[in-house]
Amino acid sequence: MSRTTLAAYLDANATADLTAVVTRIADCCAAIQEQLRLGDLAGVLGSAGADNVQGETQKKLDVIANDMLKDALQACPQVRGIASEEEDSVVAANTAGHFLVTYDPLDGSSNIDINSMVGTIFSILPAQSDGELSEAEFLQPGRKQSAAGYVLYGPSVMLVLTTGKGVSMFTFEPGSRQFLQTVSNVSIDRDTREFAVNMSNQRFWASPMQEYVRDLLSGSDGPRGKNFNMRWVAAMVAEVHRIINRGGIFMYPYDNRDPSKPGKLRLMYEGNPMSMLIEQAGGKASTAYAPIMEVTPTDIHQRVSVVMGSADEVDTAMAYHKK
Ligand code: AFP
Repeated sequence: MSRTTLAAYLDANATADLTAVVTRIADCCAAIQEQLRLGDLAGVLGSAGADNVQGETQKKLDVIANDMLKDALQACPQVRGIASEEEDSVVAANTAGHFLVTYDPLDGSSNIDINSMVGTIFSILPAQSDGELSEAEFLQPGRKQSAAGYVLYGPSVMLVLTTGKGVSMFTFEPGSRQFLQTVSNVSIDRDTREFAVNMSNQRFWASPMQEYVRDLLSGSDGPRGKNFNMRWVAAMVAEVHRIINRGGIFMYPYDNRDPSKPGKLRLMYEGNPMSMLIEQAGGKASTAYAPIMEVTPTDIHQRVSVVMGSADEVDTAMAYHKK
């Protein structure tokens, strides 16, 4: 059976400029997966001995993947600038480029050393000027994204992509080194019986979230009248991939440990790109109060509270917050 290549898909679903950027990212992720596959054989596991701007310990592979993407995108004429979870400030590329790219080079990096799932998440925004690059240019709400996606490094390597015309999945074929379309018109079930949240943070959540999760846990004995299953991979990219495939709700809610951080996840590297994918597949993505993609960022490293997945379940979670 002959499958649609990523190049053919982009030909039909993106401008030539956007195609060039997505292709550059996909090619770079194909190279990143080679480093991941080698693992300890390449001496790339373990800590890099430094913290990133968010105060988190960087893994060697965080640094390697970040540098690979940075080099690839800086060499791409269509890219004006980049912002990465692993960089303190925005990085200039080609002043005349039409796009800005934000990315999390290796989401779920605590999984690296246990040989579990990780991924690269990216968001592509329109450039705002052709003068000197500034951070302010990046501070656009997620609704402005031109494209978003992730590459999941799992048993197979998959690219999940939207250019605003639905969501498609591509599987990496190592022989040809190509991403081939394996699923088109992805659609998330509206309803679910599965949730993902780090329960160890429960005591720090706001009371509506406590109440919502308590009712999920009480299953058929509680007001929801049905039993729920729970999953936690500790990599948003893997949780979202599961939800895109079989429905569910993923939450990283606001917690009260540090009032300056409304949650753990980053709006521009995780929240917005995943929200675009989820909404394009018919799901919903909310802060628990409003769509994530309507938040106007004030800082490239801003955090956001996340409740996303099956539309009816996200609506239910939001209803607890409106009470
Ligand atoms: P990194 O981006 O630092 O690898 O962290 C991954 C992540 O932000 C997100 O992908 C997970 O949902 C979350 O952290 C898991 O964190 P905990 O299991 O520690 O709550």
